[in-house]
Amino acid sequence: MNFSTQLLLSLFLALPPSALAASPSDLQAQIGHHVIFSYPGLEPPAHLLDLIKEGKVGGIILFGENVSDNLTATIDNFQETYKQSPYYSGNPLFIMTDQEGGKVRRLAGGPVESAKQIGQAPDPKAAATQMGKDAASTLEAFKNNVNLAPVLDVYREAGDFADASQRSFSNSSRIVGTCGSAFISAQQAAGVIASAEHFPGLGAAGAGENTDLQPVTIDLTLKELRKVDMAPYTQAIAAGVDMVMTSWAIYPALDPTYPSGLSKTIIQNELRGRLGFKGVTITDAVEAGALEAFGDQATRGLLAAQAGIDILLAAKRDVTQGEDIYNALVAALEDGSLDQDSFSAATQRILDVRKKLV
Ligand SMILES: *[C@@H]1O[C@H](CO)[C@@H](O)[C@H](O)[C@H]1NC(C)=O
Ligand SMILES: *[C@@H]1O[C@H](CO)[C@@H](O)[C@H](O)[C@H]1NC(C)=O
Ligand SMILES: CC(=O)N[C@H]1CO[C@H](CO)[C@@H](O)[C@@H]1O
Repeated sequence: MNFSTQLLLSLFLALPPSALAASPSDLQAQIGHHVIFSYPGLEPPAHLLDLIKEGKVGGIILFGENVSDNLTATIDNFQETYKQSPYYSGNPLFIMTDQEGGKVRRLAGGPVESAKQIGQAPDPKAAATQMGKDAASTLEAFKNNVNLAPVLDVYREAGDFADASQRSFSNSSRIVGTCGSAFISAQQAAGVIASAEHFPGLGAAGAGENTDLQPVTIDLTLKELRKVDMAPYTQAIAAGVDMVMTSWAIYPALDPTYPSGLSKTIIQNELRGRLGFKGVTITDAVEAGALEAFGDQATRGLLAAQAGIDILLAAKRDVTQGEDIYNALVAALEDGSLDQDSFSAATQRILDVRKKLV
């Protein structure tokens, strides 16, 4: 970074959000931070690298199909390419994956045990601390810097969606909170960002109720949602979790119309208002089947941003998806359908977390 870029950057970072909203080039600089892209197979498409160079990419989510011995070289290439962006922030792109433990691991390495096994350990807190350290070592070895974990869903019955793949620590909210916060503290202390999921909770989703594939409604009372499903987030937030991922289920007690990640009530009133979360919010995969009724990829991304989500996860392994969402944000900021002040505040939250990365 040359001196004038550095000067502009420090001005940019020093300005209050309202001052950022005015100029179109400032907006251009912000928008890319809000979209996570994905790609098919081992070789990233040249077009993705072009978009990174143009500053339109906030990070990459990796899946099993992207992983080879060459992965760290590929990631180095992303980060080097990003340095050529006119909007380079001085910090690396987010490189994220699902390294939950047990069956849900995209990278070779720990945590070997599933969340369920950790929850059943003689000392669950100590086991979850080790789990967070193991996750951090694996992610660091592969140059990833965000883990889309831990899962804080509190399952109800054996075989429920979150229990079937042993992704839930426990059917006890207290144990989930203890394990989740220990995992977060250990992993983040080792320099890897954690993302607690799937707010406000998918634990009551029954066997096969998978939002990736279909709409899911969680018909619990507000009292139960708060007492059981959201309780672990109190501990996770106290532990300093940097990101929270929302679910795509509908919770009629909170919002009869919109799934959590599109719901102002859930994001702004519950997560930010009642629970006091100040970090970064991120959607689950925007292409999820649960969102069939909410329009194309760009519309879904925009609805989430309008509801107050900071980062949109374009996980379809199709670069066009992320690009369409990016373009929808540009248009909505220009025509005023997305509030510039709120958007700038979201950008600042993202940059604050990015600053922790080296
Ligand atoms: C490894 O990744 C680098 C950077 O993306 C790329 O240039 C190279 O072609 C890749 N090599 C193989 C064997 O895939
Ligand atoms: C959790 O499951 C165990 C074993 O099936 C059962 O004994 C316990 O009552 C359940 N706890 C809750 C909070 O449902
Ligand atoms: C494990 C895995 O999904 N491997 C895939 C990696 O990407 C190549 C190229 O698209 C596929 O052929 C492999 O099946």
